[in-house]
Amino acid sequence: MIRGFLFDLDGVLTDTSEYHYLAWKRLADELGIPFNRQENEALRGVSRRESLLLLLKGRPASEEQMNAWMELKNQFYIQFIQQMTPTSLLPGARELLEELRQGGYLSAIVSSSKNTPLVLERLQIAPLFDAIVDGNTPVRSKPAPDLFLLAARKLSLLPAECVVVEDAAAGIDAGKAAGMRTIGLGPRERVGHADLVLPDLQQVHLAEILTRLG
Ligand code: B16
Ligand code: MG
Repeated sequence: MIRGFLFDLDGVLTDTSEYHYLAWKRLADELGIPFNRQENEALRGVSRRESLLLLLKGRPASEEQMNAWMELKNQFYIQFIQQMTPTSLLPGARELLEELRQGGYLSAIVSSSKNTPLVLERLQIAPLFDAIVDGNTPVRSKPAPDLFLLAARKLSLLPAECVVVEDAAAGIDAGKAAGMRTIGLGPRERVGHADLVLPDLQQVHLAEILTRLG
């Protein structure tokens, strides 16, 4: 029986995935590394360090350089998220979260981002969640199942009672590895391996999710 929903943050509840892209693109331009939107798809849901390694495409870099570049990318990213307001919540998100709460379902944020507290503060949605697990947690990041398993434990739910809502291939992989059902938001080329694929959260209602997940 489904009792809880574990929501990814960037790309699911808000469009910060675009800001991550723009910040990485700016770093890549400064380093003279070609980088485009298509390549950025592989960085979705992936930790900051793994993202940098993908962007560098095998170029050698010292630990010191890597840390400086990650810090620079994060400064670019924070400039973008400081412009966010509660209206930056994606269409349908608040409606679904409220419907879940009214229906007695638990919900959590499960994000790879160390900036989760700042983004939640900008969106002012933290009170809508029963648990928050983010990239500041010292466990393996997505596609490992750790963050989702920790969220389930915080909600006192079994993995089989949880549904993961994700926009990233790595996030769907993590949800499946955790033994949870998965909803993928976005194109099939990215999240086609989810149990249910939807374009976004607009007009998405609990009854339809429960029916379609069986
Ligand atoms: P940060 P999610 C992920 O968040 C993003 O999708 C990914 O692009 C980013 O690299 C990662 O967080 C780490 O973010 O640099 O802010 O710690 O999709 O899991 O909510
Ligand atoms: Mg995401």
